[in-house]
Amino acid sequence: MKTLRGRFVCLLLLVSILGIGMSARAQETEKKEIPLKYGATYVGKRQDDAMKKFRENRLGAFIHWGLYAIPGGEWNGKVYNGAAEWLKSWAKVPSDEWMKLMKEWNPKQFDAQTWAKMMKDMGVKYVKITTKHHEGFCLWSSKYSKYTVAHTPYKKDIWGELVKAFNDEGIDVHFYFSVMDWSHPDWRYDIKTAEDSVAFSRFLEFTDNQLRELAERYPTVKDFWFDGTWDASVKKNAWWTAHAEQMLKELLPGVTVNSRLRADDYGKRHFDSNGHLMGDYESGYERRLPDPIKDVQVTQWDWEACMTLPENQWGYHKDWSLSYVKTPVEVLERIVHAVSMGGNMVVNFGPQPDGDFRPEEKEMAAAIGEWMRKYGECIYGCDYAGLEKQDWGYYTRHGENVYMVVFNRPYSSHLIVKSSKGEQLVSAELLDGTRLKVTETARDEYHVNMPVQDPSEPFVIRLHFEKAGENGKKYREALI
Ligand code: FHN
Repeated sequence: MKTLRGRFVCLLLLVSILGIGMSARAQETEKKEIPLKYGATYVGKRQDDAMKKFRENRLGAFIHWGLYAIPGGEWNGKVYNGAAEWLKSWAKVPSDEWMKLMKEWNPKQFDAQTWAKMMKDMGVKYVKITTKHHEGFCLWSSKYSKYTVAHTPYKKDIWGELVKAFNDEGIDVHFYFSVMDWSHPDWRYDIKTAEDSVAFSRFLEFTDNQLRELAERYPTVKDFWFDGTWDASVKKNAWWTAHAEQMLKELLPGVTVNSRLRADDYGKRHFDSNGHLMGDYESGYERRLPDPIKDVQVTQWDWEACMTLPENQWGYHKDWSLSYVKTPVEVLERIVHAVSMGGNMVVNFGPQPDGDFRPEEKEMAAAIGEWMRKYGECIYGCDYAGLEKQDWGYYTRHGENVYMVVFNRPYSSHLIVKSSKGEQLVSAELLDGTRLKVTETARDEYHVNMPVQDPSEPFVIRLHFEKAGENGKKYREALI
C-alpha cells in the first residue's frame, strides 16, 4: 500500500509529465504555422461596416454579359451544350475572329434603369457584373484595350450607366473580373521559359492598370470578385495576388475581395498553407453548397456561393431545353440553405445580346421577389442559428429571432424543433403574428404545429427561445 506521501509524489510526477506533454504539443501546434509572405493578411471574420454590409446583404445577383451572348452557344451552325461564355474555347475560335463579334454589339433594348428595377424587385441587395470575362471583351471603355464597348456600334459606356442605375436603386455593385484573358498576347497558362516570365509580367502590369482604372473610374464599387485565377501562371505569381488585393484596398477603403484571387507562397488557393482564409470571403461554392450537417465549419468564416439557373450556363445560351432549369422553389431553397450556414447567395442571369432578359429569367426574378417581400425577414442580416438541422427545411437567425423556413410538410403536421441545451422554446408564430401550437415532447425537443391554412409555398415561422427555467420543463425534470 502506498503512503500518503508516496501518492502525492506520484501525482506530482503525473502532473509534470502531462504538463511537459501538453506544452510540447502546444509548441508543435505553434511550429505548424509556416511563415508565409503571401498568406492570409488577417485571421477571423472582418468586422468593419463594409464587411458587415456585405454579410447582411445576403442575396445578390450575378450578371454574365459579353460578346458570347451574340452567338448564344452556336458557332458555324453547331450548337455547343457547354457553358455559352466558353464557346470561343469549345469551338476553338481564334481571338481575332471572335472579336469580330464586336461589330454586332449593339444592344438596342439595353436600359440600365430597367435592369436595376428588375433586380430591386427581385430583392437583391447587390449585383455582381462581369467587367471582363475570359474572352477579354471589356464592358467599360478601358484605355488599355482595343476590345471594349467603346469600339462597338453601341459605343456607350454600359458600365457607367449600370453602376449609376444600380446605385440609384440602393443596390451595391460588385465587379466580376477575369484575370485570365484569352485576347491578350501576354496571357500564359504556365510559366515555363524566361520569355513566358517576361510576357506574364507585362500581362500583370496590364491587369494592374485595368484594375486601377476600374477602381478610380467607378469609386462606388463595393467588391472585386476575381475569376480565372486557377492556372499555374497565377499560382507561381502569388506575390501579385497579394499585391492586387492590397492595391484595391488602398484605392478603395472598405472594398471586399473574394478568396478566388489569392494564392500563397506554395500556390495554395483560397486558404493558405496554415489553413487561414485569404481574401475577405470564401468563394469556392459554385453551383454547389456545403452540406448542412457535415460542413458546419463554414460558419466560422464569411463565404458566398453562386449558382446558375440551368445546370451550367452563365452567359446567354439560346437553347435552355438542353439542360435542366431550376424552378423558383429550388432557387429559394438554395438561397435559404446558404444563409442558414452563414453564407451569401448570388443567382446568375445571362442577358440576351439585345440587352433584354429572357422571359424565364424575368419570371424567376419576379417569383423570388414576391417571396422575398413576404419572407425576406429570414434572409437579410440573418445567420447560422446553431440548431440541429431538421428535415422540414432550414433555420436562420437574426439576433434573438430564430426562423424556421419550411420547405417540406410532414404528414403528421408536426414540425420537430430541437433546442440547444439550456434553452427552451417558448413560442412559435407566423410572420403576421399568428401563433402556432408548441408542444414539448422530449428533453430539448418540441413539436410546432403546421398552420391551419397551409400557405402552399415555402413559408417562415419565427421562434422565441428563453433560457430554460425551473418551471414547465417536465421532460427535462423527468429525464435528469
Ligand atoms: O469559367 C467561369 C465561368 O464561366 C463562370 O464565370 C463562373 C462563375 O463563377 N466562374 C468560372 C468557373 O469557375
